[in-house]
Amino acid sequence: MAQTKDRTGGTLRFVLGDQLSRDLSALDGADKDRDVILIAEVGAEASYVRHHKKKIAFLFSAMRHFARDLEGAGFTVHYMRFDEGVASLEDALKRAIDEHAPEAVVMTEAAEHRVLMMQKEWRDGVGLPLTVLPDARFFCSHKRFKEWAGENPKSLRMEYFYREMRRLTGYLMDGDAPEGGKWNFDHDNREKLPADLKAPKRPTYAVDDETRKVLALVAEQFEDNFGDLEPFDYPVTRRQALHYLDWFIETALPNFGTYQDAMRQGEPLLFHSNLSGLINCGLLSPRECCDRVEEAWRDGAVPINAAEGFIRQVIGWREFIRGIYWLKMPDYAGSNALSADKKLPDFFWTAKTEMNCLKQSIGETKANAYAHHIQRLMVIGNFCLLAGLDPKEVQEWYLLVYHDAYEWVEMPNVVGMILYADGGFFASKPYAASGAYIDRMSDYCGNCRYDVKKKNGEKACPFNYLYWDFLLRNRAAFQKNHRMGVIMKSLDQMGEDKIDAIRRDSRRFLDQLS
Ligand code: FAD
Ligand code: DLZ
Ligand code: SF4
Repeated sequence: MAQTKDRTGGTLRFVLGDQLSRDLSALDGADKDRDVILIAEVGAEASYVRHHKKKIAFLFSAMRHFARDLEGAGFTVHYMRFDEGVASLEDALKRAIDEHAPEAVVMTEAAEHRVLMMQKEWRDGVGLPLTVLPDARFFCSHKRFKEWAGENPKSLRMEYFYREMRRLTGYLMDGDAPEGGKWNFDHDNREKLPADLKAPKRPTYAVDDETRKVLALVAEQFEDNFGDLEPFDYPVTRRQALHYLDWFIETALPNFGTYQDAMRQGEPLLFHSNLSGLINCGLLSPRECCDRVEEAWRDGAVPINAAEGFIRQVIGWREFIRGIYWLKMPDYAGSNALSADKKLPDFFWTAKTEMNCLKQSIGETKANAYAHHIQRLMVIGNFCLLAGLDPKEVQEWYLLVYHDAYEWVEMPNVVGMILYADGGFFASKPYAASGAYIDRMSDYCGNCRYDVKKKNGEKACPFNYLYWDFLLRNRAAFQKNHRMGVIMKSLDQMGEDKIDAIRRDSRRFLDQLS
């Protein structure tokens, strides 16, 4: 990379769009007089997949507000706006080096493999000292995860990792023992939603001048991308994010655990936190969220199953998923253990389907760039698995539709959790379910043109025959899975007529999809 000016002696600190934290390692010891902080809206990152319009708007607005907060605190920030035509992160870096002629460059390691590879190339080619620091916002370092996983692990289980993380962080611990007498209260977290229990009303955040400019930019430049841009009411500043966290802890957290698996038509969030986007882009740290949740439990404001449920998702699942990603990349991206190859149906983009559960979950995704975990896993994900959709297409869809989506967290959830495409590296059996599960956990089936109680025929819920067809298609892969022994035995005992009907219905349904 060429340098055109004499060095001014300061450090250039390059902060990526998902690193919007004041305590970021790249900002450690920043000198307000000599250093320049670089933040850039760049073409390549905004378009390597066709992100949901709200995802781009959320991130650009959060980046702009973060830059303004840094300036307010006395730092020098070079913020490159999208309309300056910066092609890529490398282009941004080159332009900033040319303009500011720094002595050195510092950055925090990228969360995605693709971007970390770029950082390594820059380190070798930039022509001045470039340091890539670890991302200390995660609880578990890469080294620690590798040590925990051991040499060439054949499979890993979140539950054991989670216990290590409880010991490491001390969350909900009483000495060496878990508070409440057990590690995991998941069993208490599968209640059906009582009809008279209302979901709390979320706070909304007014669009200010800066966000208005971002919305105009996205409307113009990303007109054909997926999703609804407005209404836009996300928190986009650190102050708003903290306000939202307070609201969640006081209002939704008490019921978070108990109704974690429930779904209700017209209620996209129920008691879920919707904190993922704020945590992943850096406006909130996972540590402060967990600290606050534990504090609420110690104060007697929330039950143990709520506090443990939330903390498990963050120090357990979130960290575990990241560990798997870095352990398995880059080959993980190409996993396809079940040789699934169907194209994504059109209704993934339009939400126009007669399957009401999918219509609701994809419709809410389109409107909000958000769906909660059970919609992602047991409705949309379950369909992708049973229908045999191509893992590459499914990965791309999940990466672009959610405002919290970055490859490090999306990929293991898609490849390992919903598609079993890694052959069960961390899921002991596939998350496959018939319509009965969706009926038990939601009110979707009551409003559907299909009949969830019917197993075969034109009116039958497609999940019912697709479930068995999936098992028939993949019999060899699951025959030896001891957790599937009972279900595979039912398959072995199934009569030929029944099998024919399942195959016929599935073929008819899948053919009309394409
Ligand atoms: P809550 O239910 O309130 O959970 C609290 C927090 O726990 C979340 O904010 C999140 O930080 C963490 N968490 C919970 N489950 C997971 C998990 N499986 N993996 C990682 N973190 C978890 N999450 C993302 O942040 N980005 C993604 O791109 C993403 N893609 C997913 C794709 C699929 C197929 C599936 C099944 C899950 C995916 N998740 C992803 C995980 C999870 O669904 C979301 O984190 C969650 O729905 C976000 O909503 P929330 O903040 O209301 O979560
Ligand atoms: C997702 C995203 C988008 C849409 N735009 C930018 C951007 O303009 N500038 C930037 O620095 N980062 C952006 N990101 C996040 C990156 O694509 C990438 O996901 C993270 O930096 C993780 O490594
Ligand atoms: Fe979904 Fe089947 Fe229920 Fe319809 S009947 S909402 S397709 S589970």
